[in-house]
Formats: sequence, structure tokens, C-alpha cells
Amino acid sequence: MDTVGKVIRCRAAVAWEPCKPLVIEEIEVAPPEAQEVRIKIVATALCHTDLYFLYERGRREGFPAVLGHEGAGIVESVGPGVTRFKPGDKVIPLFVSQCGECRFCLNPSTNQCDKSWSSQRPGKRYDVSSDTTSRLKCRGKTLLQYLGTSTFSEYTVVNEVAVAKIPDSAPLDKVCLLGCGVATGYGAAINTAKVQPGSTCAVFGLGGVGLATVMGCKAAGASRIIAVDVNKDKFPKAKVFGATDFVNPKDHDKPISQVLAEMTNGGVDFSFECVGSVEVMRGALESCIKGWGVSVLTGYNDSQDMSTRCLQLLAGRTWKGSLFGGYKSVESVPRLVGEYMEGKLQLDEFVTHTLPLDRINEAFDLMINREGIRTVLHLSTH
Ligand code: CXF
Ligand code: ZN
Repeated sequence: MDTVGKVIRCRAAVAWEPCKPLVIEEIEVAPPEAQEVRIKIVATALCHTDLYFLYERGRREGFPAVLGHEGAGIVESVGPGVTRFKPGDKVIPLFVSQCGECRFCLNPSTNQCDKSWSSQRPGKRYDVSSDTTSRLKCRGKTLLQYLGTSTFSEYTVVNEVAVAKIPDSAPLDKVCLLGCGVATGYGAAINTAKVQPGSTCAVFGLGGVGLATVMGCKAAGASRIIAVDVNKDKFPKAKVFGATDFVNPKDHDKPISQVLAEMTNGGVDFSFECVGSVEVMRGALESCIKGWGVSVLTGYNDSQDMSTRCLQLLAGRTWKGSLFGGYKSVESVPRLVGEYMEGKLQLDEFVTHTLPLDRINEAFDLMINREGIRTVLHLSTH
């Protein structure tokens, strides 16, 4: 390959500053260094965390950056010491790593790998990469690699501990969704909550993560799955993934926890917050039944504190969080791709829009206007 060892010039959507549209630029992507993999991104979806990062008011650090963390592509070249990947391999870049060696990887109960880009950059905000490890540049400036992935670029460079190898037959424009949203929601139900057969669940927020959570609750055998959203247009789609009941909090004068308690003889066994709102997190917790109810949050909000009354927990409820659905990423993503290929896991139903990279700002507008579920950007035809 004539690009191996050379800087690649390619197109990327650059976030130069907060709250401004992305700009399609020609950027320079350096060759991979030791233990790194350079990936040609073929497809990437947008996730609400990309939007949150770009638009959170007052955020001053972390720019310029290349956002995007729900992508899939093909290995272009590998750096020294990389043995698990070769050019031509289909891969999914991961924002949660799995080195396989640290004490967190060795513990079967967590996916919080210590070699994750986030843990290796002390003092840095969780959602930006250090400029010393970015391989991307534009107009002489280093572009920060958002979540260590930067999939809104035709090429990116990722550490090999954050890359999952997937089968050659996998359609990249669908399995890219396993890079964040679908794995996050599905795993929140199956791994983090450990939803039990015959149980009652409530899922708050019916975006991509919420719908994947509904799908996970169904796969785990829940007999009742209550979908909660302030937009009733989301309900038909939730039904496709297995929701059995629908509640619009706007239709009720009383708190949602009281509405759900009345529907379920005291509260649900499992609840999930898939919005990123601290009010919804509290509502979801308080909708669980006392004694054994488990509430899992998947939504992200780093600017507000959560709160509840102590008695909620003293009464036996458990409040948990789930990052990337609790999946140990490198080993689990290929398995999830396999489940999709065998028809056991739905992905196509999440994709409501497809666009080329240069229309990425329209894809952001769709998220802002809460239209559709996932937009997949096609970056390359080969
Ligand atoms: C987020 C979760 C919180 C940290 C940054 C990544 N997940 C994906 O969108
Ligand atoms: Zn995401």
C-alpha cells in the first residue's frame, strides 16, 4: 500500500469551536505509532454525546477536535508491535478499551480498563484527548481526538487496545452502531441491570440508547416493558423493539414515579434512564419498587449533580450506572456483530437517515430537532 508510513491527507469534519457548525477540512493523519492502528472509516453514526460535547455552553477546552465515536472501518496500516491487526481487517474503534492485562480487565465484573485513553490522560477532561497523543492535524493545529476515536474523519488512528476486529462479511454501515448506542443500551439491560425473565421494566427516553435498552429487556425475557417519553411519536418504534406499554409524563399531573407505581403494584423491577437529565435519573430511580428495584443510568451529564432522598436507597433500591453497557469492549463487540449477523439483534431499525460526510451538520440538526433515531454517514465507497 502506498500510504503506509506516510501522512495521509483526507477529509474530516472539524469542530473548531463550541456551538458552531463543523467544517469539512482537509486534514493530515500521521502514521500509526507503536501499538496503534490507522483506520479508514467507512461509516459513522452520530450519538447525542457528540452533540452534548459540541453544544455544552461555556465549554472552552477540547477544541479544535474531531468528534465521532460510533464508527466502523478498515485497517489501512498498523504501527510497530501490533500483531492482532493487519491492513484490510474490518474493525470498530472503541471509546472503552480492553487491554486484557490491567486489574480491571482481569476482573470479570467490570469493563473499566485502566489503559483507556481517559485514564491515561490525568487532569484531562473525560471527553477530550491529550494533544500529545492525537495523530490528526489541520492548518498546523493539532486536532484533539474526541473519546480517543474521532470517527468523523476519513482516516483516524486508535490504540490497538481500543479496536475490535469484526468479520469481513459485516456491513459497516450497520455494525457501526455497536460502537456506542446499541451496545450501551442493550448491555445496560443485560449486563448491568441483569434483567430477569418475567420482570417489569421501565425505559425513560426512546432515542437510540433507550430503544436498544428496550431490545435488551426483551432479550432478557422481561414480560412488561414500559416505554416512557414526552414525545408520543417515539412509541411505534419502541413497540418494534418490544415495548408493551407507553407512558407520556405530559399526560399526567402526578409525578411519573406515582404513575408507574399505580400501573405496577408498587413500582417496576428495573428502570433505565436514557436521556442524560438529572431529573429523569431521579424519576427513574423513584419509579423502582422498594426492596429490590434496580435503576440504571446510561445518560451523560457532567454539569449537574444527581439527587434523591436517602430513604429511596435505604428502602432497598439500587442505583447503578452503565458505561458501554458494561461490555468488555474488544471481546464483546465481535460477539454482538455475530448476534446481528444471525438475526438475533436488530440494528437496521435504528437507522432512520443516511447522509454523506459533507452533510454532517444536517445530521446534527436532525438530533437537535429530535428527528429520527440514528443518522449514518457514509465516508467511503470502498
Ligand atoms: C459517553 C458516556 C459518558 C462518557 C463519554 C462517552 N458515552 C457515549 O456516548
Ligand atoms: Zn455515544
